[in-house]
Amino acid sequence: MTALPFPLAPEPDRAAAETGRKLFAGPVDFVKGVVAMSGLPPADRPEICFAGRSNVGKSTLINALTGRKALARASNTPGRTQEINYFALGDRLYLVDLPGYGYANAPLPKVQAWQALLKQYLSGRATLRRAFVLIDARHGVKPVDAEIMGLLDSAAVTFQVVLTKADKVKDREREAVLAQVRQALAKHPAAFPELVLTSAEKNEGLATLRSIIAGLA
Ligand SMILES: Nc1nc2c(ncn2[C@@H]2O[C@H](COP(=O)(O)OP(=O)(O)O)[C@@H](O)[C@H]2O)c(=O)[nH]1
Ligand SMILES: [Mg+2]
Repeated sequence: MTALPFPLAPEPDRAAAETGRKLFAGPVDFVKGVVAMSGLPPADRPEICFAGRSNVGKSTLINALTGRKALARASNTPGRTQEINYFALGDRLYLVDLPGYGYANAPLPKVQAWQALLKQYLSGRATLRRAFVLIDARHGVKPVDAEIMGLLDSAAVTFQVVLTKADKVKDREREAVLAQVRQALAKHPAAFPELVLTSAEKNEGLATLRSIIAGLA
């Protein structure tokens, strides 16, 4: 039997789960919102970033991971949505919240400015360890997601898909979406070979994701 490509990441063992729990239970602080490469904080520690279409559940996931109800929302007030938001997990790691993409009515110059900044960020940040690309478990990989994945391929930044809102799909639908995601990822050399299925609502997959991130710190 051939191994399933892009399996779900295994649940962490006790020690790995504890390492992840500890990292996220410690201090988490909003550092700054960045609109240009010149505004990035010094590259003095590893960082990971979260990317995803608007409404995919990015803020909710960041809040659930950190157990802080309004952390990501606080930096997501109108006008700040086009910024790259930096959070510090103690002094170990930066967690970077990229602006949501795929707004239906965003003006073209704004989209282009954002794409340019994103490209510069992804290809120019030596301390970026991994990008987490959030995909709605009901919708699978859309063309805009594939575009971001292509950017990550070009920048040679490893990315890992995190499915969100798992509580909103039934088993059969979930399997169909997983199959679509696996097929889409096969085209992307920078795709990390394991997926994470999460529900912020049901607290599912969060310990797994915390331990994966702690392993990169
Ligand atoms: N049922 C369910 N809803 C979720 C989950 N995560 C996010 N949502 C909802 O999806 C909507 C968009 O979430 P938000 O975090 O603001 O998305 P963002 O635009 O990617 O930051 C909100 O109404 C959330 O309550 C989840 O795991 N389960
Ligand atoms: Mg948000």
